[in-house]
Amino acid sequence: MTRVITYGTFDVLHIGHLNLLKRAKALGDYLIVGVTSDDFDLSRGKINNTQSLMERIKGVRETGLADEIIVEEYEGQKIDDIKRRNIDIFTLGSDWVGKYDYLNEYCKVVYLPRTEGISSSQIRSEHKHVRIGVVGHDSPGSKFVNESKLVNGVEIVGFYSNTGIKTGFTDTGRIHDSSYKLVASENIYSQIAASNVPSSIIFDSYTDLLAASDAIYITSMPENHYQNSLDALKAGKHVLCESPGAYTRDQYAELKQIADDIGLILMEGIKTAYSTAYERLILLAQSGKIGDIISVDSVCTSLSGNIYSENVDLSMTWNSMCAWGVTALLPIFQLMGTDYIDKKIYSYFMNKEFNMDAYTKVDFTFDKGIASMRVGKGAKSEGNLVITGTKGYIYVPAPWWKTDYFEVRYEDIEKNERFFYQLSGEGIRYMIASFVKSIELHKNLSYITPEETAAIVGVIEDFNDRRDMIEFRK
Ligand code: C2G
Repeated sequence: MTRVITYGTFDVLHIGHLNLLKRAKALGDYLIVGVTSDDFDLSRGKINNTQSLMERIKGVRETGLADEIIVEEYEGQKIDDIKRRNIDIFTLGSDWVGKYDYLNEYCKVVYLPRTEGISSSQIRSEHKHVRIGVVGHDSPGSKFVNESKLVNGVEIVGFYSNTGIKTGFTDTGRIHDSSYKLVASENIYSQIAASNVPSSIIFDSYTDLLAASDAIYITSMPENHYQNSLDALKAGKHVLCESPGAYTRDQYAELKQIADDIGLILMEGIKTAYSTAYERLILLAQSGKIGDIISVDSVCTSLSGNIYSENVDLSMTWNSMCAWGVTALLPIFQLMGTDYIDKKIYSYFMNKEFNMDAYTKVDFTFDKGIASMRVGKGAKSEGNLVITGTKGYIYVPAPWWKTDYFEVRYEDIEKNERFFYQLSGEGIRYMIASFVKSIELHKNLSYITPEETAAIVGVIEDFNDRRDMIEFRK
């Protein structure tokens, strides 16, 4: 009896898959099909699967061609499967020619002709086509453009920057028009060139950009987020907005109400929430692995040299609380809940005119524990995250907000565990994929709940109003 094995994702099973499975079956008497797990696909950069593992397995089973279905979970499993399952022939489509020749050591390797003109990516793109307009001025916009190319069915239709600045060309790398209105940053232009997006898509008005888009990604200055989101929602467009999504609790509640009433997706853009290691460590902490969570301590700093310069225009520079506070608050609210009893904000301001804090610490008291965040653009510290529990703690080394690694540590160090997860695109591509899938399914699949967003916005509001705040000086 000739035993054959083949592997694949088999997302939205199509004629190409069917032909492949028929040809594979014809190579022998018994066909084993390895269907890739969602995690394995994530780790190899396949982020666009429409169907879950169970749905994909069902699709393969319904062909009636597989004698046995297994799940492929890790790199290198193929060797193990071939040896343990007494495989005579390993086969894949011709798009993989050469890639698996090393398996010849264990069995015969056959590459079967691929069916031309059909692919899962093509089917997914046909199903969904979301035109996204970008409002903003700085590099998050350009990272977004590059990452969006990896998400099926997304088209970036253009950019608009409505950020007027008081003095003109103080910030290098930015292009302003004659009235000193910021038109775009060179960064965006170079990224546009690199990504083959025609530069003609710099829109003159937000209304025009809205008219050309199904959804808007907002990465303008934080004080504009509310108005940009409001305009977009009122124009019937879905919104993905860099955090903080608004400056006050009331503003966010209004936006959320409008989005819910019209049936639009309103999502908070914090890329860290979408990085696999972060997502898994939160789930691990919630599962009781370190006992009851007593304390969460997060630190995010990045020195921004120019904020100390004399007479510098900081109107286009995010302060520490908006740039980092939103990320640092995320694990606190996700693990301790959003109903804190008390908080105290300690801020060291570099420039009050521009609301520019060099360093800010926020301490929280909850029913079940305490938490603390420290952020700074004008001071440098160790940017790690520590989640303290009654049985052990989770340690995420700096920079924790874009990590692929964390440790669970115990009193008995023999029991310590290390976890690694592939980090691709700092989480941005997964965030875009969630946004697009939310639009497609009419269901908010955000990794950040509205309560968490409201709590983050609330802290920013109190910071701006200097509520619960102690200012400290050098
Ligand atoms: N295929 C094909 N013709 C198409 C599309 C796909 O013959 N038009 C084949 C592929 O070559 C592969 C199988 O169908 O052998 C499954 O394709 P995918 O679902 O895209 O999975 P893939 O990423 O190719 O998985 O370990 C995973 C495997 O290495 C490959």
